[in-house]
Amino acid sequence: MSKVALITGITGQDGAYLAEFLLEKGYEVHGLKRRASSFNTDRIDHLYQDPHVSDRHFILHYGDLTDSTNLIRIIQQVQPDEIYNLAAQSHVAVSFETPEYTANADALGTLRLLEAIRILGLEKKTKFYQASTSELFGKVQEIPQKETTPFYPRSPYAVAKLYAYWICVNYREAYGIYACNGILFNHESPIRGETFVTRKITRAIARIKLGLQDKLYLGNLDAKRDWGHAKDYVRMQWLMLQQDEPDDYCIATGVQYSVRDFVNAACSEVGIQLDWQGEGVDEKGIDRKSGQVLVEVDPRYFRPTEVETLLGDPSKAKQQLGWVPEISFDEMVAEMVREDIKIAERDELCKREGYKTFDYNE
Ligand code: NDP
Ligand code: GDR
Repeated sequence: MSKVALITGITGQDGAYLAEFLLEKGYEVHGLKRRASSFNTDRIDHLYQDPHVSDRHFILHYGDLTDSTNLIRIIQQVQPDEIYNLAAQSHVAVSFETPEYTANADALGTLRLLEAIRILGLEKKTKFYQASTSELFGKVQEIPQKETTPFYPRSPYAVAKLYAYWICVNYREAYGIYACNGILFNHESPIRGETFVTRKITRAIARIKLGLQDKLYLGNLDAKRDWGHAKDYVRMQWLMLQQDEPDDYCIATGVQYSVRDFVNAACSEVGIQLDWQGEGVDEKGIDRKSGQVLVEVDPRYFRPTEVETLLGDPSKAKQQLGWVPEISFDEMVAEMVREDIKIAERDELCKREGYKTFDYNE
């Protein structure tokens, strides 16, 4: 009998990689997808199985973390061995614009799932993974950050995730549910959302290289992050649910780069070298060959409260779970740029043939 997993947030970056990973392991994978006015399944279309075929291993259900009725019904129907709660309004800057919705989906959504497990009497059957985050450390109290570092969230997103973290710990202690928090530091990939800084950079650099865009506007160039590859990190999510006892783990590479470093790395992939001039909002990244300004600071991307620096200590995960990240920072940046070049080449071809292409620049 194959194990049954339910993934919330299956249409997102991690959901897509995790679904692929679990299918390869022989799982029957169920996913929660939101109803949208157009198709929102790009990242998982290659896994799609026609609903009219029998013996399917990949099944999607309409649902939303803000609606307990559908969560209870789906969990009752699916009877999952493992739930991976990856769904969230996951953009930190957007959480300042939609704080109440973010709290509803990210904080209460987690509670709704845990309550569904309890209401359905699945405490001993269903293991629960919660997508916790390094944003919990926020205004950091210790460098590097590990499982025992105090939290100091700095955005409505991080505060909502703080509730989710603790409700997960509480339901583990109160009701004996096998529930784990993966405190994951930033992880990226070619299918990362286009408005997170890494993908925004690789997409823009590819488009600049092909003459589809003139400039890249960014916010805080000095922010530092510990960036890993999403593929490595979903393996970890699964490993956490395969232990004898549930626990919480920090997942990180232990290496830190600034946003400016990331821009330099992406540029060097396409043979561009930038000279940086000016300071603060006047800082510019200038192409050494042409003298053109390719990168400018736009204060609209500054956040009301910023997380300046994050660096993780993944020792516990390495020792207890034998986890080591396999994809390096340079390999990840190269892969992201390579894939964005392919997309830009398609756009460039369309443009040349007179078709309008999507020019979103957020
Ligand atoms: P994405 O933003 O790529 O994906 C988020 C997913 O959640 C999407 O499938 C989205 O659906 C879904 N979703 C959003 N709101 C709801 C809702 N109300 N009900 C149901 N589904 C919803 O995030 P990632 O894949 O990057 O991250 C996965 C999880 O891990 C998130 O919880 C994130 O906060 C957390 N995290 C991410 C890190 C990272 O660096 N990537 C680091 C640490 C934690 P739709 O496609 O329809 O928008
Ligand atoms: P983050 O990721 O907030 O760490 O949250 P993001 O890529 O959005 O920002 C990283 C850092 O880059 C700075 N920055 C910019 N960010 C964006 N998005 N756009 C810009 O133009 C820009 N310029 C500079 C930001 O200020 C920030 O300091 C991600 C999400 O995946 C969360 O869901 C997850 O919990 C954390 O990572 C760990």
